[in-house]
Amino acid sequence: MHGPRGLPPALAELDRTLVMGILNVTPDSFSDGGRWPDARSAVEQGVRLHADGADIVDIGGESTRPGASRISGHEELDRVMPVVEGLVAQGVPVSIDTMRAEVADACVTAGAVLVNDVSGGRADPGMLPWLATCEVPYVAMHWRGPSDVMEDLATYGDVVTEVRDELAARLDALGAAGVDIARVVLDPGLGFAKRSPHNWAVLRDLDSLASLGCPLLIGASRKRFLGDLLAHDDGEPRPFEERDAAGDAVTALAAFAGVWGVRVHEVRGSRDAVLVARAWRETS
Ligand code: PMM
Repeated sequence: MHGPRGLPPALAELDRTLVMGILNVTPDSFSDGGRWPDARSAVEQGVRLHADGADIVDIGGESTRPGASRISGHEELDRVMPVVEGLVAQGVPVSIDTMRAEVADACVTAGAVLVNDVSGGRADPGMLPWLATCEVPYVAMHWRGPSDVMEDLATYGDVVTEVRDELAARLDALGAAGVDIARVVLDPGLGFAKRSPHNWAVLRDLDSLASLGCPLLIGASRKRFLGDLLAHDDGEPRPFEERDAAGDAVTALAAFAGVWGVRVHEVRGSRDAVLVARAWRETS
């Protein structure tokens, strides 16, 4: 369960799976969009997530829900900067969920300790060259294309092998750009160009992704494949606000499998789940 190089000591020295709390300052994210309409309420929520047990709070200013279209870098900066600054001022470790080097750079300068890029550096040609100029840890997620087209890209022969190979290609690109691979975390990108069976196949074989040698981050929280699993008798997916117990179960199993981090909306259950997984691993 080793972490990426470059984290602050308090996060680098954890002896359990890290819990990343989600703070989307967007009007349209699928689960928490519009819930924190101004910087003050967003900062309060970030402080609450930290108090509830989030080791780090992941701030996102651009929705990646299926079908979402892109916003400008300027708009993204306007949304995230006051929240990053407000949480850093209160001593809360923050990561920035962005596909843009410009946004990552401004947030790291303001004190963000990790960059979480759902495109793995594919959306912005400036991301990898920028990363090579600094020391910040970086999450490279598996991504096949922007949210407005990703549903059409969910075609696989063997999803586990293809996700692993496509992440390996991102590692090659990062290395070629001069980025220290020891700073990189990999994420299979559950729900991104993946239907329910694809997500379960990836979760079932986390060892295959771990064989790439990087720490892993898993983001299952409230996603559609959990809603499908828990569907009502009429086939309607369980609403997202009723998916947290299933998310906690994913956290327990992923932590037991040895992942470095989980990215979740509701922190307490996941925090408990990683403690259960740690105790279970210690005695097995
Ligand atoms: N999922 C979302 C956004 N950012 N980042 C990583 N690393 N992994 C994910 O699975 C991920 C992500 C979409 O979910 P949200 O709208 O609830 O944030």
